[in-house]
Amino acid sequence: MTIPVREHFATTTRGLNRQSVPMKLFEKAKKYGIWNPSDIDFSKDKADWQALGKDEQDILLRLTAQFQAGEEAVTLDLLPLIMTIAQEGRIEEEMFLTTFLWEEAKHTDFFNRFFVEVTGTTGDLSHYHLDNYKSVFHQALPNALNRLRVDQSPEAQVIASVTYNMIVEGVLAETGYHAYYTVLRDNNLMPGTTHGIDKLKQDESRHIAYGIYLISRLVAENPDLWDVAEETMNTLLMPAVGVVTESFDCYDPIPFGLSVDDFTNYAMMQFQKRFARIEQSRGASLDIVDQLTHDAIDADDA
Ligand code: MN3
Ligand code: FE
Repeated sequence: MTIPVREHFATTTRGLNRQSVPMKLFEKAKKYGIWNPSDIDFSKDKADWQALGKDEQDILLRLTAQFQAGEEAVTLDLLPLIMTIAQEGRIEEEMFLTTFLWEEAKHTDFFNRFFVEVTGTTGDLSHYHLDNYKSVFHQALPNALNRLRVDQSPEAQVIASVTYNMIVEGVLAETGYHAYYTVLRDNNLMPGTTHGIDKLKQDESRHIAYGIYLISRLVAENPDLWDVAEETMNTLLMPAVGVVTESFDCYDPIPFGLSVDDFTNYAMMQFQKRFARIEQSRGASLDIVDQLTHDAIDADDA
């Protein structure tokens, strides 16, 4: 690997591009990403937890064990992408990415508080991670991101961002929020946890917006990479939907009246939404990519 030579600083030559997509996301992160998981009051959540039935507790533990490890994974695995962007001298993108990593660490912190303070669980929860979950979080995600340590090509970046931002965040995390909302908010349970999920989802929407921007930028710069993006999406669809079905297969009847079809449909809908969004960049110029991303971020009120 060749060590890049620094020729100039962006801030003292061209200046920071404050109108750029990543700076807009950085501004939003400074405004909305400053919530503190330690401030959340879990007292009613704890009482609600104790009143749940055994299977109800079990499915919530399963969902949270998936989220907790998922947040740890995205915290650990993001660094090679940040390093890649930094080495390309993309200061605006890296400024945003500092908030991204900090937020993933806070999400890891949040779910740990839920386990310890709401459920009193401290033991090994890895039995909640089944085959499809492992194929995403033990293999696809770390493999795609760690490849960037040795190969920072645009192709490797597309695979990393599709895996991380489109599948793990855009499909799996979004479907997980839908589960928390269906179980907790719709039953008026655990207001502290529900509030934390609101905040997480807001943070996640900025992360996904950045991923869409990155993939769109890479495809605009290298049109052949559309096929790589599409193939990566399609390869990961089965394990992503499998995470949903393998979780529900553990229950009969499924607690809280949940329906496996509702959640597989939701996951598919998220997948199609992400796919359609990145497909807009196919054949588009960088200017169009910028405009589309600005419009999408403006339409999202937080
Ligand atoms: Mn997160
Ligand atoms: Fe995220």
